[in-house]
Amino acid sequence: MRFASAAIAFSATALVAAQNVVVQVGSVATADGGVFQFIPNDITAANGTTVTFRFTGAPGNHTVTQSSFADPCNPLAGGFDSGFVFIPPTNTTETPEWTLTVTDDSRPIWFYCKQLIPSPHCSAGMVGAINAPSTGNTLANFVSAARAFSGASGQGQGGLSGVGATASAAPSPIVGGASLVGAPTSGAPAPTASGSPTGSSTNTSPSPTGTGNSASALGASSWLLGLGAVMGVIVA
Ligand SMILES: [Cu+2]
Repeated sequence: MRFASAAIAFSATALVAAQNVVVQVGSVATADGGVFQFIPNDITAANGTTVTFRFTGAPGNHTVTQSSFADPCNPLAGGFDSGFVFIPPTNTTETPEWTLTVTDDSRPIWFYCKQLIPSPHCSAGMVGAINAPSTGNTLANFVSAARAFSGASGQGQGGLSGVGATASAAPSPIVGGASLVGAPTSGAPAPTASGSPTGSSTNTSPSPTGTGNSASALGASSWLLGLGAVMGVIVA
């Protein structure tokens, strides 16, 4: 009997590990829950499971940005971030997708949308979780905390790799009038949370004298300009 139980448990684990979960990013005003939501927002995924985010809102301009239970509407240091995927009203042929692979199912993975236009999506409840506990720090409590968040949600840029989940490429395809602003790269900001490797905040890469900081500032400015342009399209 013990052997049989073990065999059954093994089979169940194998089945779960092979799964792919699809999450819709953004919806329409007439849908239950409105535009600003991930469907589903409560994901269970074992290590190796892929979670594919489909940016289907048309029009829509959303992100999938890792945060934390304690701070639902601000980016987690070293977290993943899809960047802003803008879908114009006319794009009905292609759906950009972004796929994360779960690498650590031993703790919850929290995420939000960092879009601020026309109002912060995070505070509207556009958050979700992978492997949220059923008691204590539950998804329901996370959603409540996000809705209670006031002001602008954090705009810091994450990368392809996050904490407990990682992507191998930016969202794609970006066609048919869609655009991607703040695309994630493998050169994501190093983790700065407590427990990070010592020296992670030290810039060890060689840079031309005196240009490192100004180059970074220029990059940030360009990114903000790009964001503004996309927002302009949405507002228009
Ligand atoms: Cu959004």
